[in-house]
Amino acid sequence: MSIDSLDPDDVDAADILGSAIERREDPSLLTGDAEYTDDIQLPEMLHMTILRSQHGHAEIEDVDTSAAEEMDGVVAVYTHDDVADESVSRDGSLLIPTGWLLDSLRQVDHPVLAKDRVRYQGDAIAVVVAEDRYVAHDATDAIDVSYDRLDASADPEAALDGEAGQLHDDAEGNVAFDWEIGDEERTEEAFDDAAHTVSLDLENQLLIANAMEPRAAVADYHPGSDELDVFMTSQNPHLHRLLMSGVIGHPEHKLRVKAPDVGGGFGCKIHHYADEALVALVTRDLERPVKWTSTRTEGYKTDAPGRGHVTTAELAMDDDANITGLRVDTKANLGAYLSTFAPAVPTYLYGTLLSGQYDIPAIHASVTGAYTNVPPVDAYRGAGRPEASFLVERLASLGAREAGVDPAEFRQKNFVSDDDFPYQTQVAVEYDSGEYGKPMEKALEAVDYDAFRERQEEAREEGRYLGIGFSCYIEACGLAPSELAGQLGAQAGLWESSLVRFHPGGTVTAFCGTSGHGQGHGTTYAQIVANELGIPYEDVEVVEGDTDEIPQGMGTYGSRSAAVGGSALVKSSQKLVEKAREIAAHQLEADPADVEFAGGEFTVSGTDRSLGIAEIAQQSYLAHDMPDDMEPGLEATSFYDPDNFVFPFGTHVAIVEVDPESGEIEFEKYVAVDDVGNQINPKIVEGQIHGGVAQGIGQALYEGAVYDGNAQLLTGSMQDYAVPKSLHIPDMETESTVTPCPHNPLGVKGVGEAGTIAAPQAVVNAVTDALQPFGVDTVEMPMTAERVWSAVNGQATAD
Ligand code: MCN
Repeated sequence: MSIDSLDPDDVDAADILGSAIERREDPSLLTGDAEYTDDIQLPEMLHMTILRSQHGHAEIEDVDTSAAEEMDGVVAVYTHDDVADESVSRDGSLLIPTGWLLDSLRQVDHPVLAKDRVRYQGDAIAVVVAEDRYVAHDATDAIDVSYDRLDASADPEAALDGEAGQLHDDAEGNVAFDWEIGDEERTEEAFDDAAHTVSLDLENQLLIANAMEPRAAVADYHPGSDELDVFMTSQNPHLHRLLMSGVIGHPEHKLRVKAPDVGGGFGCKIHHYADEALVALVTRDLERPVKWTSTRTEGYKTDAPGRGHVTTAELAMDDDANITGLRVDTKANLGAYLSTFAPAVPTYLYGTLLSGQYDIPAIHASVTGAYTNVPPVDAYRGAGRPEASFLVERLASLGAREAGVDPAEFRQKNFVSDDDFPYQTQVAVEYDSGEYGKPMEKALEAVDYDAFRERQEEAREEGRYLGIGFSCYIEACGLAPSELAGQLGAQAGLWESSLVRFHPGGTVTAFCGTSGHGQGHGTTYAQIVANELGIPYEDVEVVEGDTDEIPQGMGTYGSRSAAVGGSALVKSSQKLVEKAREIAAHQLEADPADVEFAGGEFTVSGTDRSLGIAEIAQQSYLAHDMPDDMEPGLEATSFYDPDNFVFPFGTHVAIVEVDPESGEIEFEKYVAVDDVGNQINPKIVEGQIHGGVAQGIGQALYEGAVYDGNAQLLTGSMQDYAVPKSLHIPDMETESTVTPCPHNPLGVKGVGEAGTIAAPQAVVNAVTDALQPFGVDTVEMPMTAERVWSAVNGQATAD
């Protein structure tokens, strides 16, 4: 089923929230009218390029910049000594947790320009600033660096086993941290008493984020006022302002960070990189505007990648196929330095979601973070949750097989039951609400499960291998609450802030501290505010992504914007309505308690005396007739700090046919049934699911960063790194169930990462189901034809 977009003019105002209206941001994006960072041209602007390490790990013996400096058009060349004390991880580390689970964290310096050692291919060594970008690139090539190569590894296990060199003096054995979660003793007992156990070695491979727009920054320093403007490809301008202020030593109130139109992020634009800080340092030094735009190749080497987990996982079951225990040991690749979120999202959130949709009485997980010679790893779409869901759902399929139970039935019998919500897991989090059976039932119906199994049998007799794979995922998003972030040691809150302003003419601007970069916030936020204020949707404009316009904010990641930003907008709108009610009551000569508000009208109960909210707005600015002591104007600001995460869930099912002769995989069907609570805009929800599933299929079948034994990236371009094209992605059937979130005013749960979290294991489970006649229980991702063929033929793969 595909949802048709609606013209907002055809939707009744009362129905605007929840309608599939078309995205208002698309015309500008599709006609080239959008303004991305690289489109910005400022008078006298200089261009910056960055010389990056060729090697995965090396001592720098010498950097000779003389030839570059002499080139026509080169304005300046900087090396470490020119920016000596700036460190991205030390000075910009406010989000790196230091408490509770991470007492063992070994934080290391990440100089903005390498001092005497480079730790990944792409580590920044020098900066060239020139009158145009071509000269800057040529001059960068003219810099001569002498390296003394060191042992390197991109593999967390090898780095921890001492097979790679030691990366940092302060991190013995390349251990960045080592933490455990759950109850080890109880889990041991569960395994001792188990009737069945299964064990899996899993690799959740390193992925390159591939946002459509490469990272870029334009910085402009105004010496007279000491004000510094930074326009950049950011998912979270306020956080970047905070972190950059620490790194470059510029006061926050004189630092403006603005994200113009941003062409996707998928988590790679959350991290505070050295590169953008360098642009700011250089403009301040030269007192001229400076632009840096990453090339695609540069991005492949430096954009924060995601995943990189190597895991051994075991499941214990009783003789009735009930899950009794889960034991997990993970080595997580953190890259050469700590990124802004890597010690938290891809590992904390991972550990806390290991119960999946299941009632598991005993869980124990240990996670070791490893420094390796790849770029700092961060929160690529879904981080932490895809790794957990992949593990749990791969084990569920294997466990069902071991216990001799159908995989759908195995899942159904182990689901947390509807009566058990809120459900306290054994791994810290409490699921807010859920009805896990419903998406599964819908999905089984959509694939006509019983008939499929018959078809599968018949096909096998004809030498054709069909397989079905289930993925019953759980996701924790709407990142918050701040108190929990504090307990985890994060040096930041996770609230969201908003401002809703009525203009005297009756239109509204809604400001929010999130920063959309493809998710359609301009549309969905306007739907929320129009609904709360009872005014036409067209009368609401949404502003995000600019620290000068929006009081405060925490940005867009962790599928938090609808749940946290949307709720902040509801809160501000409601505050504004309360002020308007008092003005209306005053002018209607009634008690505010007797004035009702509905459909944008304030009415004295039981009468036909009423005033519209737009009229009240006008009156509030005229201020000729206001209640005593009330200030003029009609706007409200609020901070919303949620009580809990939100926990979307769903069931995805893939049906594939595998050719054992060639190893090729073909999709027959992909069904996604997702429960993201109430939906603000079902069309946008569907689009988010489509995009996420495409990325999940990409991970299952095509994508994976490959490094050689010297930590050289072998998949350094789109010719070598297989991003799926539209023809590789099957038509999807998307359906939903609705279990409202009980603790936010919209009843919404996040959707931005759901597809990515759900898809990989649906596909892997389908392929291994197809290959049961060959005794194949596991194929590593990406499941290339060669890997599938090798699994069928019992051969080791070439890699
Ligand atoms: N929405 C809705 N009803 C719900 C939940 C959400 O209508 N119940 C709408 C929201 O209002 C919003 C969109 O769906 O317009 C996504 O909302 P949400 O799930 O809150 O996620 P965020 O807006 O916070 O976006 C972040 C999320 C993440 S973490 C990644 S990574 C990702 C993703 O969004 N990166 C994206 N989707 C992306 N989509 C695009 N085009 N580009 C990216 O870089």
